[in-house]
Amino acid sequence: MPEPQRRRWQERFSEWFDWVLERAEVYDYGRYPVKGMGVWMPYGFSIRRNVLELLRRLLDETGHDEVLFPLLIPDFLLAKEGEHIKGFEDEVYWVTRGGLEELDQKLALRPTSETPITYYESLWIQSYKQLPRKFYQVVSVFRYETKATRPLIRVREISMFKEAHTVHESFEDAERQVMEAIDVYKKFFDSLGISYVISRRPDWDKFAGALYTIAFDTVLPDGRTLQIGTVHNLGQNFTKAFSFRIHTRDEKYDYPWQTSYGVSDRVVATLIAVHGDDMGLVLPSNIAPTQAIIIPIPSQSEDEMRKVLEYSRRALSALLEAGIRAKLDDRSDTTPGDKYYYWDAKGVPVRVEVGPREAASETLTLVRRDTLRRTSVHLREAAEAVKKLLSEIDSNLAERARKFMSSHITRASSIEEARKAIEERKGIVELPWCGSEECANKVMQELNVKTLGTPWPPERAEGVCPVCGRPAVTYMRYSRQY
Ligand code: A5A
Ligand code: ZN
Repeated sequence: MPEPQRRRWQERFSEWFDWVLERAEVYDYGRYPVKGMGVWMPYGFSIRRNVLELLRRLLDETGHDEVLFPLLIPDFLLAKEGEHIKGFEDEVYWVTRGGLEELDQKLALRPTSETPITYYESLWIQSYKQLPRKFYQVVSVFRYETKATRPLIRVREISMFKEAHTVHESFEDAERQVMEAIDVYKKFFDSLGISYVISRRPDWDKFAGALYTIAFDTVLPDGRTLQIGTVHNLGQNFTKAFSFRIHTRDEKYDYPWQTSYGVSDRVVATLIAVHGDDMGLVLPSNIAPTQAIIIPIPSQSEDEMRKVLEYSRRALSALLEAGIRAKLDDRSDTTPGDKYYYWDAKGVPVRVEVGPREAASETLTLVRRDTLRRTSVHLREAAEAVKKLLSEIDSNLAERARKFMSSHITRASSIEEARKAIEERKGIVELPWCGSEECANKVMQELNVKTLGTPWPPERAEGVCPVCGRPAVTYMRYSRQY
């Protein structure tokens, strides 16, 4: 894409994002009479399924078992861990009636599932010999969000919530699990061409009930950051609250250790936001429901048109046989121009144009969605050529995202320098940090930003804290956030 165009839609990102969800028929939002809830339409649902498939594969490979827990959590269960309920109490939806009767037990719509899962783990697990145990589920969770809601980005029904929950015999094993989870998410985001930074959230911004939180954040086209995944070391906080103890290796009786980690609808939002352009979605090949769309170009003569259609079907078989998700758009009531517009908006990576010239010479014209560059190939080589194009498109999308991300991270040494970066280049700014909350607060107020946390893995900083002048222990990252 030429840069000026990209810049144009980046400036009106929010508007563009709403437009593209509708235009590509991904997610119907804002028309349902309950705020913060949307509908995955068929095309969006296919994308969602492909994304989840990648994630399921990574989780299954690393020994996670998929489960499904109840949606409703009784109040006493949700309230067991003190910090957890404090963190969530103003976001919980409650069911208080069953039919005409007032319930004597208030029931929460799960905002996340640490509590019901720990409850069952305490029934299922008695010994270190059963550990580690790794569960995950993909479900709807509900949070009464009070910040501005946005389709896929901040919803009240998070309908693509993948939450993993693990149990371990020692702190060290839980630490190892945190590393594995980070590794799984890295591979997951990498496979989608999504760039990110990994930070350890400051204590004042960790998950409610966790020892600490590691977060993945990305920069959206308007320069604001979005948290796209989190990994929590829960310590023994929940197992203690549930009196969940196990026989340990040294023949004692102790509370096991837990982690949890989650991603959501935001992954699809990010895919769309970072790869898309003026014409709509641009999808990486692994999640594109259709990887190649064949569009016949009509001819005046009926005989020639028959040949074009016949040849298009041959091209379709060749691509399908090679395992490419190809489709032929042979609608006779739609012009090729309208078909281009339609499939470009849906982000299909490769367009295959077939006219009388292609049919006569047994060639195909390939147009790639990311650069719109055209090439011509012989039918015999078409499948290989399309595969090569798909992988080139994937690399290009990932590379573009990486460049965008790295040009939106600034290391500054003074507040003024940081202010300039936030105002001009947007994205993330890193400042040397002494470790005090007070100094971070000062920066937040001065620059109207929030903290993302410190680099993970930990990094020692050069220089001094620009607020208090004491030696810095590391960097603190700041940004304007969704
Ligand atoms: N049980 C743990 C995993 C948990 O609930 N962690 S979390 O609260 O951090 O949520 C996991 C991820 O869900 C977040 O990293 C964020 O990417 C996403 N998320 C949180 N609130 C959301 C919302 N209202 N809409 C969409 N995604 C949301
Ligand atoms: Zn300081």
